[in-house]
Amino acid sequence: MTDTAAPDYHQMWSELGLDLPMHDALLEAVGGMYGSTFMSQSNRPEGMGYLDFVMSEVHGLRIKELHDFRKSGGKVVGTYCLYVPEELIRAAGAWSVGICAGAEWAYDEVEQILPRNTCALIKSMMGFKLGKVCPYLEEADLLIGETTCDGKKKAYEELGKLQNLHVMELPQMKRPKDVAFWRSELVDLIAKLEELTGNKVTAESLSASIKEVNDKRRALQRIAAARKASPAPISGLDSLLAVQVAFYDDVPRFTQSMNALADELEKRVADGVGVAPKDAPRVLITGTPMALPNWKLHQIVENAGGVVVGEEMCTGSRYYEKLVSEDATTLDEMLDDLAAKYLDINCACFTPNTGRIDDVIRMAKDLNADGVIDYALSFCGTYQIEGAGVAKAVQAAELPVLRIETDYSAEDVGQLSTRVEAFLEMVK
Ligand code: BJ8
Repeated sequence: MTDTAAPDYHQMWSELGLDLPMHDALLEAVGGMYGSTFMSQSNRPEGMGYLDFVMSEVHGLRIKELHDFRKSGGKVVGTYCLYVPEELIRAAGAWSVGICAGAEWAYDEVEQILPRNTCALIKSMMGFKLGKVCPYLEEADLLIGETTCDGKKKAYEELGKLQNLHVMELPQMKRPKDVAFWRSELVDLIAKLEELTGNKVTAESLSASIKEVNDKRRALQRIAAARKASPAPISGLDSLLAVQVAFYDDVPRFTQSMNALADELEKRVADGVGVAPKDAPRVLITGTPMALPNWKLHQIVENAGGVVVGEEMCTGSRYYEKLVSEDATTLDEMLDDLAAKYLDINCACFTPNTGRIDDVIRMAKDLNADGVIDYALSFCGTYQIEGAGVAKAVQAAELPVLRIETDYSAEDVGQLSTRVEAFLEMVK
């Protein structure tokens, strides 16, 4: 991609049925937020230029790529959860995009369908649809939902009235019979994808997509590993952005750009170059995912002088830490591997979910974190309840912990900043 003046995409957005004035307002708001949040950081790695460009074209060039792909007969599949394997979507010849749901939009309309006390992520998911402002949603030939928390599960019933939607039943325990059941859901998904695309998922196509997606995760692992260094070579905000973009960007191009960024970070580590002073408090954040453009907590922590060195969340380590085995040669074996890998993700919808606590403690030690922030969206019962156990385990590991509950509004930024500042003072 070359850095030239952005063309006018209004014709394309209009073809997609977007509400153009509202969409213009959304783009302006997100563009302004991006500028003030990201471009004001000092000493950013040059490799972030790629993500800056991707973000400047988030509803432009990338949507045009999806649009052209569909015009040539390709299919786009939208997903909302980490458990939906993008490998299968790609193996069927379709493109996978993670739908964002990280900003407040059209809440008045949303609250006519969903209770007010629904988590911000679910409200945003419905708000982008009802407000007709998300071109990714409108480009999606199929959406895939999943039975995770009750709120999402019931909201998909409403979303399914508006768009073609397939729901996968996710078990909520991890016994062998649950893995077998999840594998059967993968088989059903393949049938659905084959019907949509007219393509067969074969051992060759699946093996290639497993490798391709693993490569993407490996690039993100390299970035994560560089964050162990002190001073941290990249901010938490920029690292979070890399994972957020990983859900919808072109896979090989993104992987190549993230490997280039990782090369630069490794050089920075060798040269002792960082984005924050060596003694800046290092924070690990754990909890509910931060969908684009939710940068609120990272911005608060880093504005207060801390540096976020890791995210134990779906927009973080849960996305890239584990790979699918590349040893299988038959479709059956690959499905076994996919079922095992995906059911090994530690979401609070599962019971028990002690693997998440183990991950938090391991990551905090590995990253030399000075403290842990447990982050939950308001009305997310599973993460809020699990937060007590996480906090206890972190304290038992002799690390300070701060529990935060918030949403997407800016109303509590002042109050949260005060709490985070006090926490950072205490951890150093
Ligand atoms: S694997 S975390 S992406 S379900 S915040 S909507 S849980 S009430 S998002 Fe999630 Fe998949 Fe789990 Fe990850 Fe419900 Fe909680 Fe809202 Fe949530």
